[in-house]
Amino acid sequence: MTQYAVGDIQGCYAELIDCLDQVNFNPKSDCLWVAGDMINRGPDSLTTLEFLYQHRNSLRCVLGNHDLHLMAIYFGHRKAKKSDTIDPILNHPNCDLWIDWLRQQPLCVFDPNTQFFMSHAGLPPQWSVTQALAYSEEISSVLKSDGIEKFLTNMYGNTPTHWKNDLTGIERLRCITNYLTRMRICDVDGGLEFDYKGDLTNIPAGYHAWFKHPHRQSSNEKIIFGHWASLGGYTDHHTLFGLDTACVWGQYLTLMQLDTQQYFTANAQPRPSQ
Ligand SMILES: [Mn+2]
Repeated sequence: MTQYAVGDIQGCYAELIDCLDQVNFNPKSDCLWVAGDMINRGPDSLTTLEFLYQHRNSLRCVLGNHDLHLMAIYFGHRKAKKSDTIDPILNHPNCDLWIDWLRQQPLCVFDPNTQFFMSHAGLPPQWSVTQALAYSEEISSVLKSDGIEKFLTNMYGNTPTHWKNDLTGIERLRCITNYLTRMRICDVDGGLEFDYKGDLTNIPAGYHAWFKHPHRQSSNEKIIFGHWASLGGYTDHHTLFGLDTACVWGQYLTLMQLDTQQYFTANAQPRPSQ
């Protein structure tokens, strides 16, 4: 079995197939880690989700903010934005099936064999892998339960910005979700800042990229993440694998082979609307 990881697909189906073809991906024997934001904004969200669902037994997925956004719209707690491209999913007869599957996906995973950790945004500087897995499990149990509706109604928002272990209720769930799906930069206390979307060179004073935080607990872990498109895959660290290379914004999709850490890329296909 060969294991691969892919960054934010966001409905870039042709580029996903291009990458998988380059490595002769075999769903019967290989495994694909998917770093979240599988759908939305890109041209083929429906085909992408159909494909991933069809190959679900060969995948290890985590949820990104766009995947949660799809769920919030499905359950009627959010209206689609103009730039969303998920209507074909919501209008499809299999939508219930796909949403049921997405509800089973965690916010982070850790594989003891390969020692890789993956979440959509990364690993918060003040958390160990063990903590992240436990907090992700809190979200998973809500997503699988009837409590999902209350969670999705209250999921949106930027507060609390700072993690505290004694947070409770929806504030705790929102904080965990924001750390694992929306984090880019943190202040010295590990607090989140949501406006900055630039690269590593222009981070505002007093903030650090989450993975360059001076007190990061997880400095020895191998971490796969997406979400931060403007990094262009550059983390300046040999155990950090930022796989969002902005395919949906016209750059390219990145697939990494886990054992060799070799990268395979597929340039974004030209789109008539752009
Ligand atoms: Mn994202």
